[in-house]
Amino acid sequence: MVLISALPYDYELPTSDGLALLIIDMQRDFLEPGGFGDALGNDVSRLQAIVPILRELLSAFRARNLPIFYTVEGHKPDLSDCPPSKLHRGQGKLRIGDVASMGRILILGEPGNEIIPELSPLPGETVIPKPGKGAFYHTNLESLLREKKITHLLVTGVTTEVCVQTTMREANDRGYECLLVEDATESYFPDFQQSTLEMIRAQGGIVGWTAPAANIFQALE
Ligand code: TIU
Repeated sequence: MVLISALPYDYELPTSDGLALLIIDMQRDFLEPGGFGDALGNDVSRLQAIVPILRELLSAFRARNLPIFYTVEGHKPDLSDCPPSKLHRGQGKLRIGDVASMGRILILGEPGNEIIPELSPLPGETVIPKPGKGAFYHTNLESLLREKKITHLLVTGVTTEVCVQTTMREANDRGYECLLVEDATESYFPDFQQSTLEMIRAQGGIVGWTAPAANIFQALE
């Protein structure tokens, strides 16, 4: 374990066994025009800002052979895993399953569902499809983490207050020591991102810790 500077206090980072990198939903659906994020009325270009830091985190983890888990939010082509509440929510013109410029919106296997090419997973890295906002709901993430004896998660990806925060809360309830990497998570709403960082580390780290990636790189040097 190495102590790294974090908020609300130092975080014990395992530098080998027990640590995993979790990259939430860095898929074209949320980062490129024509996907789900765009259909919801968002400026998707904002999310590009974290790509270089995520590439550095990936390099650091790959260099040390540390486990990396990616998630993608998506539904089966027949939408049997999409509750009507999710399908009908909102008043946008395009909905989940509709055909748009990157194929059917938020459907597993469609071009829009791919992780952006800059962060493409390598063979041996695990991609977990998830139907919900949280990465533990209707997935095998928990059993995969148990199998690899993971105790500590560095949480990254998009969007901070939706899938990232939901996943971090689910992980925290399951006993994982989670650190949200401040400059490796992004939102369509800068204020929401800031508030999420604050609410996670408030009350003595009620959900976990936050720190910039630089503090992690120092420890992994
Ligand atoms: N809309 C939004 O901010 N997020 C999502 O719908 N999914 C994820 O956060 N991945």
